[in-house]
Amino acid sequence: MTDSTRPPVTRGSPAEGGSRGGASTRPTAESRPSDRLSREQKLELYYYMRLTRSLEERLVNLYRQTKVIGGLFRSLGQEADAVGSAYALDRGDILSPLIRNLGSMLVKGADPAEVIRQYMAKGDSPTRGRELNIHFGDLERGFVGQISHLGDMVPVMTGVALSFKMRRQDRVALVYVGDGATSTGAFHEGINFAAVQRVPMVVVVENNGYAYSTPLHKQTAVAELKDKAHAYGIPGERADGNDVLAVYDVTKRAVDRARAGGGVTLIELVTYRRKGHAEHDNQSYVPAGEIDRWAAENDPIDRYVRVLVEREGVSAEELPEIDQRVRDVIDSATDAAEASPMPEPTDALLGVYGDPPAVAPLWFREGVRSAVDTHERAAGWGTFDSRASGDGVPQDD
Ligand SMILES: Cc1ncc(C[n+]2csc(CCOP(=O)(O)OP(=O)(O)O)c2C)c(N)n1
Ligand SMILES: [Mg+2]
Repeated sequence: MTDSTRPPVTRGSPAEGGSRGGASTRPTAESRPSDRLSREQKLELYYYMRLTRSLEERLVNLYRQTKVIGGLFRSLGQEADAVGSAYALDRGDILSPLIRNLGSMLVKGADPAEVIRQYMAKGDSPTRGRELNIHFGDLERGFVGQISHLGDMVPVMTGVALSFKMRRQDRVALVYVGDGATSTGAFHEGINFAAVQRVPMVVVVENNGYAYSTPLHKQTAVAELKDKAHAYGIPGERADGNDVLAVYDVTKRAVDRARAGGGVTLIELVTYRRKGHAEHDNQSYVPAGEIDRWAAENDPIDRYVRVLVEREGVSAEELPEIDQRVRDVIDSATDAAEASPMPEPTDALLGVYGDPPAVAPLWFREGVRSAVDTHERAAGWGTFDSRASGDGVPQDD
């Protein structure tokens, strides 16, 4: 992160002896984990929700200017569920986002400039134009690159959580799935195995009412998705996904349970997808008035502003100051991304071949060789030739 994108408050890390909820304070029977968030942390939740929304709005502008390559996926109306849940993790924990979890990635340290570069498929974007939108990961910062196939991240994150358990690491994995994904075989197999192994994992089901054009009642016969937990012998909880503090509370309890050896929790967050599946979807299948009703009565940012002003004594000037900081971050991120170069054709082979195929023309192989060298020297991995001979290659621990 650059200074301009640095969040307003330093987040606690296990190494610093802190979880963000102030775990050192023993909870009372009535208290909620969010009661132990500081005022600064509560403002930081606002910052991330506003950053998510404004960054997506900027991406819409870029999309309309045809500068975005591929589709654009919005999380309008779901910012509280992404931000509040990710905020309940410690720095060493790992989450796997889906297309509506830009907010979760920002909380975990994704930089708005890299997000815009990625959407524009720039040569210096995280995947150098080989993947789109928010399909990228960084294990150091704690987010795994997503697999599009619905439900597939559940078994993947079960493996991540199992590795934490086998290594006796004090870490938790959190996996996001949509309501539609709960109808897949991968979801079932992954969560079942995770439950049997009692791995330290939280499964967050974002019930936003639709899987593409399919409404929830045509997707599943259960009334509440949290009830699917019964089939796996794990706790299932349901919370208002548009109340960022309620999301934080339910996730923090599940994360604490996982960290304490209590295994997997399934959380259903009830929210609403106010935009289409992607920008190209005109939502013609949505009943008249439904979107406007959620916008007017249940916008997560509007609701949280009321909480901050009425309960937390936040003044009228403080929130516009944060909004201005968000605008500045997004403006400089946009300038940086616009100035970035497009990828070189040979970048397409990076990470695909250890050695470019002999059938490729010489100029192409040389291009790959030089691209690998530039990329891997920057990553401290030595040159193509030293890698091929095994020198300078980082070893697994
Ligand atoms: C196995 C599989 N089937 C179909 C798709 C195409 N697809 C991508 S997203 C999506 C809808 C997802 O709905 P949901 O799980 O509710 O998540 P949401 O988009 O609402 O966040 C579909 C059908 C896919 N990616 N994988
Ligand atoms: Mg859905």
